[in-house]
Amino acid sequence: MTTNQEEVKLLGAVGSPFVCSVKIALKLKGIEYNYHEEDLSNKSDLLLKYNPVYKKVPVFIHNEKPISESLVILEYIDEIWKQNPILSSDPYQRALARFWSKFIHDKIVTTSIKAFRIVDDEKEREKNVEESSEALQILENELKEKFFGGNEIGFVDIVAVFIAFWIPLIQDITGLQLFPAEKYPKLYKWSQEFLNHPIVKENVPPRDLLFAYFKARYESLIASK
Ligand SMILES: N[C@@H](CCC(=O)N[C@@H](CS)C(=O)NCC(=O)O)C(=O)O
Ligand SMILES: *[C@@H]1O[C@H](CO)[C@@H](O)[C@H](O)[C@H]1NC(C)=O
Repeated sequence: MTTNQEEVKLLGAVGSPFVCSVKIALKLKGIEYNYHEEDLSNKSDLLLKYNPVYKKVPVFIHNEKPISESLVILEYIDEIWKQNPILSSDPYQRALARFWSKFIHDKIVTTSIKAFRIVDDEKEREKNVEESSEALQILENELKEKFFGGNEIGFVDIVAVFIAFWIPLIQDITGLQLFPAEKYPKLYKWSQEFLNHPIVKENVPPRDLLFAYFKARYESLIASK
């Protein structure tokens, strides 16, 4: 538990799935923290100072010590606050969780965001949709229990918030069928259970707000092509 001496701060942005993962982990562990919303088009001195390398959110600051990169932050949180562990105590299971989290970032998040951004090259876009479909299929086959973490939400589930919340949003805005329920029945069921988890529910951004925000961005991309 946090003591009075502890200072826990998160620099974030409401539209960021990476920030959302960190928020879910903090809440699962019952950590109180100070939240600072960044304007990514006008980054604060704090962000530039604490993440001079990437200048991206999330940045997690624990007693003045900054940490960047959501996967690194999640591991740190799990190491510092032992309650409600999100990683297994078994080294092999931990390694697998890291492997699949990296896979989700590298193969699903990256390709889906690209598919969203590419508005002028249908071929390139199809290639990205295809790549993310393949990766989703692989993940579908990996899901053996209620959650990736077993009966409880774990590291991989938290990272996969992008699939449960952001992909359906992108889908509704662009009409790209990235994640059809009938194609990925297990993953779809997982996404519903995950989004219904009380802690997840209260830590994902307001859908309407994000929908309007991403839609505006998408339309300006189309207009500028
Ligand atoms: N690999 C990073 C990705 C972080 C990231 O891409 N953050 C975006 C928001 S979703 C950002 O801060 N973008 C600002 C920019 O690129 O200027 C992580 O896992 O934390
Ligand atoms: C950028 O942010 C600073 C505070 O960090 C603020 O004073 C300034 O008005 C902002 N500029 C714009 C263009 O929003």
